[in-house]
Amino acid sequence: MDHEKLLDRRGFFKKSGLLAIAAAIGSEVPFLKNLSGGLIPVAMAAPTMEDLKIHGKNLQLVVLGDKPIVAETPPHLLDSEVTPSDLMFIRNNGLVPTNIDASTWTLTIGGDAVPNSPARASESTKKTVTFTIAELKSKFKNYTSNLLIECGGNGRSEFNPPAKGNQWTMGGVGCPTWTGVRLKDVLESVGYEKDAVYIGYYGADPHVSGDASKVPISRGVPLQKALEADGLIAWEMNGAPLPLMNGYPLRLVIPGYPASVSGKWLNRIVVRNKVHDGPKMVDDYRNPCTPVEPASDVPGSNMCVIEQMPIKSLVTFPASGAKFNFGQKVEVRGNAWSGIGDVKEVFVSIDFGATWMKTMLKKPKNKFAWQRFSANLEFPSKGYYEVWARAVDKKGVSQPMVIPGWNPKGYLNNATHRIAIKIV
Ligand SMILES: Nc1nc2c(c(=O)[nH]1)N[C@H]1C(S)=C(S)[C@@H](COP(=O)(O)O)O[C@H]1N2
Ligand SMILES: [Mo]
Repeated sequence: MDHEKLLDRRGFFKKSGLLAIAAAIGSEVPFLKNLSGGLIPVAMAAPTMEDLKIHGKNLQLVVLGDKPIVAETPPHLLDSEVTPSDLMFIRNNGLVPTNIDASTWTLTIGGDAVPNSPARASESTKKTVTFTIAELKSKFKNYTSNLLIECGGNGRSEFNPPAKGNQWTMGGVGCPTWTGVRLKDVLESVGYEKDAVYIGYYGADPHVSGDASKVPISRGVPLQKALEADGLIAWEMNGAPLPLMNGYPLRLVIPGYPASVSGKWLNRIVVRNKVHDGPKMVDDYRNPCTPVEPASDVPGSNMCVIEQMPIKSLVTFPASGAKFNFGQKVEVRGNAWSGIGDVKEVFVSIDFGATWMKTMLKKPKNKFAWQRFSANLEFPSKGYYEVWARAVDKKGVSQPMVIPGWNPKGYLNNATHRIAIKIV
């Protein structure tokens, strides 16, 4: 660790105080005052591959950041209709909460229990209602569905000039099965005022600074979106309790929008009479309202909240770099999805986009699940080929073959996925 960082952490240690550190760790640290010389509790240090192991995650996930932990799934491991839990990507903005007791966990709708919440001043629920997970399970109809979530920054690494942030390649996306109750049913049972226009979530993950008064992320969606039938308050992934890294014991799953609206470790939902303004609503997950020149400095007034995610696809077989014998037919497979909920057609090309072949496209298991596509490819000679995939939605909107509109934070890159193969 270099000297400057050491000083930084010492500074943090002095400023934030014992209580904040205890809050970040999730328990009291009896000998904390003896810890000096720039040391910080190991529990607050950067998580590593070791954490993936501890949390039952597949060690082939690629760690993009370790404080907080961010890991993506290589495309060839997403070669199934239902994403296995150990392969579901991880995007944390804060620390992973500790000492969770699912039996006493509560979800509060409305109310002002969150310290320093900007939501306190203008909430729009009729009342404050608190549910345990057992109450959610018994009071509302339970649903199980396959819902895809994709980080808004997925594909960021390809933007030029580069955008700061996690350098996602293609793997900030997954489509497991979720079980929970409809967000809509819960909101409607609690009731909201006529001026309600937005919801926001809060989760239990502490801020990386250890400052207990700060929240790492609190985003939301327009009330209209929250009242659609698809969004869930979920406690299960693939028939088992949520993995801790993916929000155990309770999270939102709101498909079609950037995954950042699907709040993990969910303990509170606020109904707002204005656009929710929690952390990462105002400065992040916004794109230029009108297209801008690459590298331009876009004023905040021309940055709009990202809502619907674009149409996209991923080649999941073969893995990029695979070799096949000349004369052998190659079955290419993949997944396609869109923020409007379905995909009409997927095409593949082996000649750098000169000609396209229509693939077999399966129907989605349910709205907002990704759809499997496949095609049998024959290659005219030995050599280097690329397989490109391009999905089209029912309105005729296609994935672009080049990187779409440059934007300062590198969101929504839905360019065609390209894999390299050799015919030998
Ligand atoms: N409480 C909380 N919810 C959160 C986040 C977070 O850091 N804290 N990250 C968000 C972001 S940016 C994404 S992309 C998704 C990632 O979900 P996953 O880690 O389960 O894949 O969770 C969202 N919900
Ligand atoms: Mo994200």
